[in-house]
Amino acid sequence: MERGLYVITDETLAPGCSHIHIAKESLSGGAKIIQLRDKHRNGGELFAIAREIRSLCTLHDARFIINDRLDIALAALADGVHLGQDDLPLSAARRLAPRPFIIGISVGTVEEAVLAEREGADYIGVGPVYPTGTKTDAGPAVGPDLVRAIRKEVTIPIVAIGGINLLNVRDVVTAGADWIAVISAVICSPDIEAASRKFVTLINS
Ligand code: TZP
Ligand code: MG
Repeated sequence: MERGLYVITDETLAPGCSHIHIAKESLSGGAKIIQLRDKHRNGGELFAIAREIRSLCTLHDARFIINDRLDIALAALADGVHLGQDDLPLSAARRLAPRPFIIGISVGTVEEAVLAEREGADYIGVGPVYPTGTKTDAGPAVGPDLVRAIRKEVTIPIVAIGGINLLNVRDVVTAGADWIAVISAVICSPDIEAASRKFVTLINS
């Protein structure tokens, strides 16, 4: 995993915008990882959506990750799964999904980051970097300083998340994030493709 824009689909934030629409537009704008995140749909619906996003990501040479649902990720031939601290334990997920399948895990402290690397995570999600209204149980903002502190202790890629926008994204990259994960700043924009392109330009500048 190099560096770039990681867009997380969330239909609830942008009424009328489907996961597939969000994926299509952000891939056209240069996103190189798409995460399908849906806490409501049943497995059958999720699988059908995942198959479509799988094809779109392949067309754009992008990675496809699914939030929480390792079963859907394996069945839909996604590249990986993203787990939280309270989800299926990393070691159990790894037994079911050997490399090169990607397992990412959210962390909120340096200690969790070090443990995640030791247990075989392929990347860590660090956040919320800034206050966010998108995930109400995300906890207090940790700031770019936590990204900087974790960067010193782990070698696996850091995906920074939470309240990242076009004004603060450079600070997060400078702190050591490899990937910038965004929900609202991209999908609530009237032009998802253009917003994605702006992020990509800033991340690479
Ligand atoms: N995990 C930590 S913060 C967050 C998640 C899923 C929400 C990020 O959304 P936004 O809109 O980019 O702040
Ligand atoms: Mg989860």
